[in-house]
Amino acid sequence: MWAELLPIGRSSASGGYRRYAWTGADSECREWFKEQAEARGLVYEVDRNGNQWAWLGDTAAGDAVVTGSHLDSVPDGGAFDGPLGVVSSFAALDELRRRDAHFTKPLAIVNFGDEEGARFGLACVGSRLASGQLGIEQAHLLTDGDGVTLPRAMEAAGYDPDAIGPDPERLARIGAFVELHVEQGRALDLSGDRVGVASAIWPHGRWRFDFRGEANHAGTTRLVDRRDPMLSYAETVLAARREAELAGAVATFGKISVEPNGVNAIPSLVRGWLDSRAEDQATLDAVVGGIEKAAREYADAHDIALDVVRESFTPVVEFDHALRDELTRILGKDTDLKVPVLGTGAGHDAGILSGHIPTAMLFVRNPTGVSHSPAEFAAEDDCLAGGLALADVLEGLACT
Ligand code: HGY
Ligand code: MN
Ligand code: MN
Repeated sequence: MWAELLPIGRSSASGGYRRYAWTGADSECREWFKEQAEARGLVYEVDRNGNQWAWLGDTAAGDAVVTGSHLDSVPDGGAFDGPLGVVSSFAALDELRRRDAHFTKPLAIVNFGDEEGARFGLACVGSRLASGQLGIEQAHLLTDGDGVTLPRAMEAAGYDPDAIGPDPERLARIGAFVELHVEQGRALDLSGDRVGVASAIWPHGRWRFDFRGEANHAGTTRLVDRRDPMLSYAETVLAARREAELAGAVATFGKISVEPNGVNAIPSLVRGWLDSRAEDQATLDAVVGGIEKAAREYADAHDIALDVVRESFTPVVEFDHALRDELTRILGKDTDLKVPVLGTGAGHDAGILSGHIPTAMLFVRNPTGVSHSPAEFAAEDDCLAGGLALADVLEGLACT
């Protein structure tokens, strides 16, 4: 499965993946998913929001056990974030069939669409739509950097954008969702464990800062006459680092767009996107509030107009305790596998769904902790341990 997925959407220049929602690379990944489902005799379907499902057993029976993740990527992402969960899901099913497991509940494998939000700026679009956390009107307004709206992009990829919206009947058929994911930090490496169980996801969000000044000639405009928004932006980046450090949080300006974007022109607009996350809501509010306050002071000092827009927000997620304990019990039963319980600053579809159905996550060790980069890695032994752990969990949940 890895060998088939590895070339899809890989940039030869960076070695990273560019699998953005509803593009050709995404379609190839989706085609691969469909082939995997069909090769195993599973019932394949695409839901109203473009999420792909592969079912074993009666799709309508209810109390289904669902596993899976996503196949899209951030710009120049790694091979594991998302695909490890989908590949492991199919591999876990193969393992359960090898064990002759007797399923007493339906099982489904899912590929959620547009988890990373790399193209339209909002993460977890597929699961947000399904759970009603993203409204249809809001979704129709999502636009990529080239001005293509989400509905037009879905249509171009062969999906019906008029169908998108909440899918409560589908969610009601699910008794538990378990997502396996490469760890995006080094906790397992430091504790010396191959696999962990998630406790919580930090609250996180994305804010757009628009600094507007005045375009002018870079050679002839005296420094004192300039209204250069790049200065206020740069000061704000430093403020973000400072605020995050003081609060024990994280804050990142990882994307920027400049107009007119000429080497010899003072910018008229600098648009920077802030991603910030913290252990609790009050800390996150304080960090983002502090960054915005500093940005306004810097902007005022340079006669720059500033607009700050919150583009997305995901509150803290505390995964279902009973399901988490069940996973720990299953994994500890016949082996001496020690399974630490860890929190994470990364967002996931499992987090979005956790407000609607019991969800849990398994993490697989990442020796460097690097993620959202071509250097993201997990060793084969650890991936196999993750796949077997997922098989044990699915057997415990769906075969009892
Ligand atoms: O950005 C995130 O937290 C995630 O990896 N989608
Ligand atoms: Mn990711
Ligand atoms: Mn992911």
